[in-house]
Amino acid sequence: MSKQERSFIMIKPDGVQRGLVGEIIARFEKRGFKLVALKMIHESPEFLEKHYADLKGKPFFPGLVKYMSAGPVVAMVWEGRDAVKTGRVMLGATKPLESAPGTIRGDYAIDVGRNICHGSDSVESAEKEIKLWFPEGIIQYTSVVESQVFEN
Ligand code: IDP
Ligand code: MG
Repeated sequence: MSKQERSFIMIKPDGVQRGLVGEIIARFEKRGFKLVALKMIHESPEFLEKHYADLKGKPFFPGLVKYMSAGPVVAMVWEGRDAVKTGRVMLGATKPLESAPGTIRGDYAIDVGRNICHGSDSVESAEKEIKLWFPEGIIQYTSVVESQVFEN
């Protein structure tokens, strides 16, 4: 419930190529979340294997690593109350048939293997992913609108 909960949100290579970077950032900004880290980076297959280590062994794993390492991604950390759960709701369900219109995937993606964005699935995964993608650390600054976004 902390106002400082953080989620690792990433725009995948297809989201970058399709020109959805601004749209996705705008949704998190407008919701009231605070951007505390952001970079564009083209990572190696080995690095993506680490990011998706819990999916090793799945039949789609080699294709997933190829897709994710095919081009640059936009890696971000967004902060705010329930950032992890709300971030997942904003992304939409993994399965395209279940991703509701109004969500990012529900509005812009059709195929599970080209689903535009990633969001941490728990606070623990968020912490791990933030350390993996931002070993240099994240930015600390005071939000001047915090009292307008949160009641307490
Ligand atoms: P999530 O991204 O919604 O957390 P995960 O189950 O963690 O979903 O899977 C990670 C990513 O792997 C998905 O976002 C999607 O890009 C890809 N993926 C998941 N299931 C499949 C599949 O059945 N076929 C192809 N790719 C898949
Ligand atoms: Mg996942």
